[in-house]
Amino acid sequence: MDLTTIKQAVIEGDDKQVADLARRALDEGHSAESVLNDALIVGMGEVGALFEQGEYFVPELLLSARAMQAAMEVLRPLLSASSYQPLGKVVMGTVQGDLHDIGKKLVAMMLEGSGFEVIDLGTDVAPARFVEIVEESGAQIVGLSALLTTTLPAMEATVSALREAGPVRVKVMIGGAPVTSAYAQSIGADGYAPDASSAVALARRLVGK
Ligand code: B1M
Repeated sequence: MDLTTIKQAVIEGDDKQVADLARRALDEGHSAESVLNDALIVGMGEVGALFEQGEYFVPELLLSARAMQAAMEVLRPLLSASSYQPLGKVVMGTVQGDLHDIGKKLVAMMLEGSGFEVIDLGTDVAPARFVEIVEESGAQIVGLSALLTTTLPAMEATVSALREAGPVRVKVMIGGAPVTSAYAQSIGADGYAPDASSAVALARRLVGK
């Protein structure tokens, strides 16, 4: 099977077809790494570019991210059994007091689709929990999401808690509707991304890839 078929199905956001094609590709002898790198990640890259060009909007991103997730379910057992090296480990969560998770999930899926290992802590995550999981997992990046102006202080408190915990200085990226680049700077975060595809580019920069 030509792997561009899978890439195209990711771009079209057809989750059932992407999962079926991934299974077929594995049956035909393609490796899980090759399906991930040469079909899924390339497809998500094109989806990100279409979003940046204004041709795709959030609903299309969500469909493609879901398709990518469906294929990841097929590949995950094989990838974890092999020596596949992720680009880096990211601990993600929506900050304390905030229950919005659609955008955060989208960012998490896009990061995973781009080759990062993502530990998604969900919503309403306390600063101490981020610190605990970062220390436990050895993640290089923490991704914080906030959708409410009232939960921005929890974002700042999380960055402070991570900085105080040291000793390894984990990179912190932040995003969400009320967040700006100036705000990121003001609280000592390492970067801000306005949307899921720029979050991938930022995460790659933060790990030097
Ligand atoms: Co709420 N809500 N909500 N809500 N809600 C907003 C955010 C609001 C703007 C609506 C409004 O009033 N116009 C407003 C916030 C106002 C403000 O603070 N300035 C608001 C409010 C007030 C509330 C409640 C307080 C309402 C109430 O109860 N009185 C309440 C708070 C609950 C709580 O969190 N404690 C509440 C509740 C809810 C629901 C539970 C009903 C539901 C959330 C369901 C869920 O997430 N599972 C909900 C929803 C759906 C929304 C809106 C309509 C949509 C949010 C969304 O999912 N957008 C929202 C209005 C709006 O945005 N139009 C609203 C789509 C998503 C793909 O975009 O999340 O922005 P977004 O994510 C983007 C970027 O921001 C970025 O990338 C994503 C993809 O491009 N991004 C990151 C996000 N995180 C990132 C992290 C990164 C990088 C980029 O790096 C780590």
